[in-house]
Amino acid sequence: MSCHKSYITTPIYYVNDVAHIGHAYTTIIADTLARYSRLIGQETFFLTGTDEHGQKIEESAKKRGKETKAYADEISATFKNLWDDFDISYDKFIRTTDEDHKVGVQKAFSTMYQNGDIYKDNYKGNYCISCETFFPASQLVDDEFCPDCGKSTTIVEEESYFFRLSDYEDRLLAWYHDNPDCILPKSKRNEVIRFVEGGLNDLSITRTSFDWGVKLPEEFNDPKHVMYVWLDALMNYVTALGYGTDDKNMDFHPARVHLIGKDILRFHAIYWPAFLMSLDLPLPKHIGAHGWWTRNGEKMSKSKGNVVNPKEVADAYGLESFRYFMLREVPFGGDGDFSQKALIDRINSDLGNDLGNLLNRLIGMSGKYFEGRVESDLVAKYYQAELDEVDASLAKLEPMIFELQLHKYLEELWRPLTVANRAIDKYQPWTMIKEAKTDETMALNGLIATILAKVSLMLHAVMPKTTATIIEALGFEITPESFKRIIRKGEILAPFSIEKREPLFPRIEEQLLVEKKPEEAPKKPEKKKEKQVDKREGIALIGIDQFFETSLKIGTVVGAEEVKKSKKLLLLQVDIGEEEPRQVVAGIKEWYSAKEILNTQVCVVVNLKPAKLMGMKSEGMLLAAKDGDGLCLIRPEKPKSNGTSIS
Ligand code: ME8
Repeated sequence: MSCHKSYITTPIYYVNDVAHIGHAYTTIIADTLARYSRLIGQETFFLTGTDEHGQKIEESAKKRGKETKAYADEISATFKNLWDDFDISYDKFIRTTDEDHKVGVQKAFSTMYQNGDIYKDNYKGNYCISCETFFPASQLVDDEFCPDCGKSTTIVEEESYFFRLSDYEDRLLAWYHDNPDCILPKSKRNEVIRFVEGGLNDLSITRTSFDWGVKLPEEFNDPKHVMYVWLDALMNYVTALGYGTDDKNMDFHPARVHLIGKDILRFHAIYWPAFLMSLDLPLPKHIGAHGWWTRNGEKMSKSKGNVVNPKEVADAYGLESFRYFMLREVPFGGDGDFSQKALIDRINSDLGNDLGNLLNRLIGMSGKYFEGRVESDLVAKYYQAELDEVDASLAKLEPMIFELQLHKYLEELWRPLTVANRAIDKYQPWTMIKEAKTDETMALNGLIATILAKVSLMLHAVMPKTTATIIEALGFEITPESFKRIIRKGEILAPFSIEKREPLFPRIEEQLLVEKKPEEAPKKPEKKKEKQVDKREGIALIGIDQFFETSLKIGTVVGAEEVKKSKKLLLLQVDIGEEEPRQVVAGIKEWYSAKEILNTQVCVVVNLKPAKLMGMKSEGMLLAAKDGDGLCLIRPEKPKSNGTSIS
């Protein structure tokens, strides 16, 4: 690894609500990277914190009848407490209400101004308070609603300072071009490039309509302005290192990786590097945008009552199993659906059977045949082929971790465990010992111990306590030094004695958390629903609000293939204006070929619960009409932008 300093960050979380599983996910990935960096001997700085300014927070506090700062203190503490409970190894927890942060943001504002990147003008536009973002009219849904969160926007007209973002288009494009790994996963980089190529507007970076924010530096003598919350927030990545105050840790800049969710990629991949360029500071090595956690295919929200509380899950199933599950279950960048069943399967199978049981087998065999002694000096003599296979897997791991391929990392890391379990079945120590092959049997135990040691060292960043327990049982400790000896230099384990212990992952037979049934979830006050029937047609009549419960959108088919074993199904990717195309499995193969539907527009029901058809996830349904002559798709008469609502 080329760099010796490793700076890893999470987003700073808004204090308008308490943490849920999505926040825990980002933080746990970042914690894993930080722990790994430390283990391989890099000087590491891991930053997390809370984002406390802006209209959204001000309004949240007001709604609860609280003074804004007191409210921010309260929620910020819930995040910090959760991370402490979760043993998150952050080096600093920043709050944007910290004095030194505010000084740093002001310094940045002055510097950008001196560098000619800030000017004052008037601004009129549609502002989404929830996303703290202006949207051009062309991006609004139905001329009013936010394209990101769907909430109503308000027209804001005010004097504002602007950042010359448009000047940075070429430099940004050159950066994406010259650094293919700057945005991970790489597919996300292409999205950003397309967005920037579409043209950038200058960015309004101050507000006068509210007060809860960092004031402009005194020399501007313009007290009615506060900084735009995203300028304030993004700067945390350098103010936390002392930018604008003591510069104490600025040698950690730039970040090795800024971990974020895909919802805030634009801010990190466009605004942040442009701000850094304006400040003449180096740009981050990676921006890693992960996917979305959903619950039964739906976005989590309080009103639906489907929010997964990470603390409850960790308390019920064990923090480390939860960490392993989140990292193993979904490819980085993809979306994941949380279910207790999937978590239990991972615990029982990967952790219980493959890892925990291997330690038990070692304890059992060495106890029975050697009074607990394990010696590894003859491993290479008898089991070189197995050692080679293990080392080949381990050699693939390190690049994966900083490419954020954590699920692959864990998948590959499980191969040595398979090698170990297979070796026991193949060489049958119970037979060898009867045949007086004492050396071979001892060496087999040594092989198992060696594999457990190597896997535990490489797994340490994901499951710190479990692996410390295993390594302790193997007679040493996890330190950068032991990592170097066993992993880098391939030294053999010193002889040790192992004692009986409780299984690491007792089997879980049933769900440990009671699920809220949908009907128990808080509901909006029910309107009386009496079915009216239209006398003429015998059709049940519905109110307009019932109609609008179905969300219909225009989309373009950007991928189409035939499902081989099916007469009816086509597998489609439909762009409905979201970050990624939706996968739709449609029963239209008898009437449309994949080729002819590709690049055509369709009408999609977008809020159906995801379904599985022949094992493939389907996240929408196409509108079609079928009569005796066959089926035809319903399409817009003229091309319409993807994502346009149908009403
Ligand atoms: O955006 N699945 O803060 P925020 C996965 N303050 N991750 C999720 C998630 C979900 N369902 N929900 C949230 C902000 N996240 C700004 C950031 S940074 C300079 C300022 C995670 O509290 C994910 O990391 O809304 C996402 O990016 C972050 O929480 C948003 O947190």
